[in-house]
Amino acid sequence: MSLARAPVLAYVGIGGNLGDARATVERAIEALAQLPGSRRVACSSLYGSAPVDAGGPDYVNAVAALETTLTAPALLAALQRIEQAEGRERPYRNAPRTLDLDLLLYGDGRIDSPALVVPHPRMQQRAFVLQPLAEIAPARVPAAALAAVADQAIRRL
Ligand code: PH2
Ligand code: MG
Ligand code: MG
Repeated sequence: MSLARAPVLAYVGIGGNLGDARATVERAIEALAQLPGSRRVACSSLYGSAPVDAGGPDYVNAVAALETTLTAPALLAALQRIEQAEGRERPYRNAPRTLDLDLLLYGDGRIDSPALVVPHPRMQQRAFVLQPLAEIAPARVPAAALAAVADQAIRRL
């Protein structure tokens, strides 16, 4: 019997709109590549996007794909540690932030726990997730979903 876990292809949404968000997002992409038991297999371009359901400056967004043997809760904890290292504060819901790392997809897994819901419950409403995700994983983004968010302001940086 093998105790090794089969690697899972996970997708992480990356965003920030405080400070030098572009530099922060680039550091986060590097940090994701260093996670234990994980290999970064793809990363989208960086995108500039207007805040959705939020205020503050425009965001820098991207999506990365990781092949990982971490469990979903362990990956979430690792993402939160990277956010903390970038000075993430949570004064109120959707407050401007230095760095936000969201676990969007964990293979085909469906998770509904108080700490984590996967697929990310709001990703279908957000061009800043769907557009970069479609760039690296077009099969995971139905054309109708992209069309439904075509009114949201987003541009490739
Ligand atoms: N994140 C949010 C709320 N709104 N808007 C943009 N453009 N980019 C984001 O990453 C973002 C947002 C909550 O996580
Ligand atoms: Mg988020
Ligand atoms: Mg988040």
